[in-house]
Amino acid sequence: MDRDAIIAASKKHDINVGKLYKYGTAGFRMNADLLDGVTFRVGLLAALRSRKLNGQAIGVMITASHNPAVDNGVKIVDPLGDMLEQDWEVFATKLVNAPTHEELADYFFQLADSQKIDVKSPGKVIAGRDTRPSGIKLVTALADALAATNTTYVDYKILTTPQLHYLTRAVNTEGTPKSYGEVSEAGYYKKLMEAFYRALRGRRVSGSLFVDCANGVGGPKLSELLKHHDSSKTGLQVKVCNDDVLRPEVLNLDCGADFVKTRQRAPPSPKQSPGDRWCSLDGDADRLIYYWIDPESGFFMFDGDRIATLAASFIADLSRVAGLDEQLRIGVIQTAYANGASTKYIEQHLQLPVVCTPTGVKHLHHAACAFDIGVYFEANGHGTILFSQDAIAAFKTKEPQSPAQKDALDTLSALGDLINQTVGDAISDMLMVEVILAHKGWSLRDWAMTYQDLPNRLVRVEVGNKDLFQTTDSERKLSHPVGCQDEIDQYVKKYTNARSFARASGTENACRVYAEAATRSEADELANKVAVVVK
Ligand code: NG1
Ligand code: ZN
Repeated sequence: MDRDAIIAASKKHDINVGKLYKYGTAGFRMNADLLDGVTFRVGLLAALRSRKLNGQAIGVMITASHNPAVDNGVKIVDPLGDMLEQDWEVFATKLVNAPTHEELADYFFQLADSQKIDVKSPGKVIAGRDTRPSGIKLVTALADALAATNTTYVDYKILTTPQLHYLTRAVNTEGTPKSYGEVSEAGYYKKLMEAFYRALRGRRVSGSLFVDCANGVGGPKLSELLKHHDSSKTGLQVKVCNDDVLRPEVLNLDCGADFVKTRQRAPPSPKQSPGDRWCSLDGDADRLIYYWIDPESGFFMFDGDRIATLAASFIADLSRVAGLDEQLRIGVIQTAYANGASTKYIEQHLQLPVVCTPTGVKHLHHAACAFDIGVYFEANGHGTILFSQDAIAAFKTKEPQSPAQKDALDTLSALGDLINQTVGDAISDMLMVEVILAHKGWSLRDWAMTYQDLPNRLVRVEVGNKDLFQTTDSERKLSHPVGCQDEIDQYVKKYTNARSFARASGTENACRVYAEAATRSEADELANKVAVVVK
């Protein structure tokens, strides 16, 4: 690798000196105008990361998910499709903040040295981007970094985030016993559809499913998936809505999973008829929220907690029928934002262990790996279910003792292929929900009746310096500023079934306050009081 080539290429992709960039839960994410140099530098890091891992392919995804259209972001995917290792987040931050092109090159080679990376060895990077027009320019910055470092590069162009994770894992396992699937977008669709048919095992999905695609990449990709779907085999009729990707300004505008979850209402358009089954994806199709208009009581939302409880109850039942409940440990991973009623339902009704981790799917993913079957979802609808190698082997090798056992084992095995094992995937999760409802013979009303959410309120509070707010106990308590938590506790005590916590956002310059209590007015009141404490 040539230092001068790196410097020359870097000069075409300046960063804004003076701004502090940080690799956070969503990689680097901000106004797209600030990202050209950042993306170039992320390319340099990916080039090193690939060589550190013996030339395995590293993924780079360019997306700002549910953020407004003017934003963009860039994040790195490790070879098996998981998020970038934490130590390397620190390296990414350091590399991106190098003040000059020369210092950038210096740090690049220092990092290679300290990590014992042979810069002459081959490296490979694959990339994808969502539908934001700014992504085209950012991909050029990435390509320049990979050319300057002699790194093999494949641009898969427009993809959902989970598709890029799929491809990264597929390319690194190709031709091995752990092969994750064909290394192509079509391979992803074929794998999902084949697993969907297998998981249904002849059962039929009832009625139409309306999918709000947030006017993002999920729209065209879902339409692509449907070309591989034979609805006469499954009964599923998908109606793709809000799939306008030609007008960038409508991306995530008054639609999508984030809109539905935070506003607790359906998108204003298109109009929903009472009784229809709806779901919304976010701008890069890794979050999923279901909802319907109950003909009697109106809008009802099935968020990540509901999807997790549905999946956990189904998988626990199957594993009991399959005779694997003694052998396989099933657990559910949540964050502090999970509704208390869902946690109670999992622990007391489903009798499954719950683990709480800090916000950010990398924490949930990590905790899920400790179980044979780890179900993890953030309340916002981002999540998946991880199956251990032992679990997958058990589904395939256990001799069924009855037709019911065979049905359960085959269904579990199909779910292992249907559910994205790398990251939360709205399209895959959606097919999973449809399979479960078909197996259980449930309507949305049945699903809604499993437990009743505690009324809750999430408030965003502008603070002078969010870094003063430090947490412990998986973000459920504030350790700093000293005394703050005592004040919060005093308020919480005054309400029934109440819980409240405050933490600094990892993605915005603000604090978030969450409160839940027995009634709507109590939850609102508590949230407002705690907001005053942190202000
Ligand atoms: P922050 O800004 O740290 O609260 C938000 C979401 C997370 C996660 C990240 C990454 C809430 C309360 N927080 O994090 O769940 O998805 O963004 O996108 O929804
Ligand atoms: Zn997303």
